[in-house]
Amino acid sequence: MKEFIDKVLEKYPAKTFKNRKEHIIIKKANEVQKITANTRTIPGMITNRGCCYAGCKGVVLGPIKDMIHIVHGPIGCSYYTWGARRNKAKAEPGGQNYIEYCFSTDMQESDIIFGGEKKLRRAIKEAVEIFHPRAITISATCPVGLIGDDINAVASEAEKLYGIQVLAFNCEGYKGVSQSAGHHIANNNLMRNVIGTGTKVPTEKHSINILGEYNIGGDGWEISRVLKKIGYDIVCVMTGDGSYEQIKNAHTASLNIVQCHRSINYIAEMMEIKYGIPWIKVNFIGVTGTVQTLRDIALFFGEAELIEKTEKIIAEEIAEIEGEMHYYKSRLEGKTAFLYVGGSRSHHYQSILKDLGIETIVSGYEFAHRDDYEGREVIPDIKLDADSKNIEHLTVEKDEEKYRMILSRAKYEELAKVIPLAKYDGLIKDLDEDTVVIDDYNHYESEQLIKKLKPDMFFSGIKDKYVVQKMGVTSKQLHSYDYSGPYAGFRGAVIFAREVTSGVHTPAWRFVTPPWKVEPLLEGKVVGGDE
Ligand code: CFM
Ligand code: HCA
Repeated sequence: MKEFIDKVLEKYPAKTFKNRKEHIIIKKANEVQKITANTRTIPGMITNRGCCYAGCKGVVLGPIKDMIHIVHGPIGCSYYTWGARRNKAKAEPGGQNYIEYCFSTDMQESDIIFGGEKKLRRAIKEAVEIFHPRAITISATCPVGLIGDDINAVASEAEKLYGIQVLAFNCEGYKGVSQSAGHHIANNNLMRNVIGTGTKVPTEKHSINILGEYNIGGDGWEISRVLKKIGYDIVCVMTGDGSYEQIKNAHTASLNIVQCHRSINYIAEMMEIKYGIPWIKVNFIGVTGTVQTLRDIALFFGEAELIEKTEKIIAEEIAEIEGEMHYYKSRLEGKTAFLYVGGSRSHHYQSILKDLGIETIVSGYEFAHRDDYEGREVIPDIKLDADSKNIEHLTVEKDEEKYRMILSRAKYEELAKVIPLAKYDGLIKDLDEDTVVIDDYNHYESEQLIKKLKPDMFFSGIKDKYVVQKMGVTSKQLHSYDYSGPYAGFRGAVIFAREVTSGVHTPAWRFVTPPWKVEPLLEGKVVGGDE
């Protein structure tokens, strides 16, 4: 495999070769392996990454249903973060839900030349007068930063004028390496100005925040269904089907569970320091993952009755899906997969694929950081990365008024031996020997690896799905779930298994000739890169 990867990379110009080599490793058991991650993509590469604005407005803010999210920028950027990510939300009783709307200043050439602040002020006024929201966000796209519109000044002026919170986000697309820079800008602002501002008093015993769960395809609803059935009180989901009111009261939960480590781990850490809320890493993708997660949560709270109830519900849920899962496994066992998603799903989905007897042979993230690959113990090594000069490193202190001692030190240490308290080991340690790991993968590398390894299925996003499908390999979008879902939890696992089975076994593949039957490997010249 190593020789083949070297040959693929040798096609690149020299500097690109050197760069890409550091982003690809082959898993070796019993070795501590390092990968280069979260560095800027070389211009000319057809990367699958999105921009900083996509991470801020599209990913973190977009799903918060009862705030109006105004995009200050051209309509294309606004449209891109509107329907595409499949944010799903239902209004709370008596609450507001703006999730179906796209609010944009629709910047034109003249605004770029003469400045767009006036237009932004008008947009806020219009939004307030028509919708009467409780809060507004303003997200900046690339031109706003380039021409220097002061969105922060406009936001504070609007706060005074309308008496509601108006938050400004300088998340211009070019601001960081990728979406993950945008997550950070959005989360820092929520941490500083929203979380902890609610007036709710912590009363519920088994109260949880679900962090890093964005309700794509209804995943958050399936996760909440199971947690509520066990008896947990869900204070806030950040940010899937999220609500401003709930985020304000997030400090009242007794446990933070972290699904997507990449987009939110630092918020979990800050909430622990500021409010005393411990956090654990969870995974609701796949039956094994969900069961493990439910057991970990029950152990955290520790009561015999809760542990017993958890087991009862696990048994009930499994009984409901067992027969179907067994059938799909019999159709999928022994198949191979490529798994390339943004910053956390490439790890979470390993678990469900394993449940179904599918082997992941190539796996990678678009933009995750080294800790998502190698585990949190490398965080001290990566404090200064390519994003550090653009993104504020927020430091928080204990909030003397709102801090609660949820676990004693001794109890914390005892529990840390059995559940992943503030712990995440990353993707690489979980992989089988010889799995190829690729960071910031591109179309050329994917294509070569598909021709060489001929996987049975390919999991990725819209940017490569159809290229791969035309190569004769069933290709599923793990970002949008091809407009299906949920895939999380027990009921979601069956939907996923059913769709993968029909994708792999559809007779349509008989009508396609895969390129490896007619084209030699590594043919042609690679264009782009540094030379
Ligand atoms: Fe986290 Fe996400 Fe992901 Fe992500 Fe994303 Fe997404 Fe994703 Mo698309 S927050 S890192 S920036 S799990 S939008 S819901 S599917 S790339 S793997
Ligand atoms: C984004 C959003 C995205 C894109 C999906 C894709 C999503 O990065 O801006 O490329 O298919 O999940 O909607 O990741």
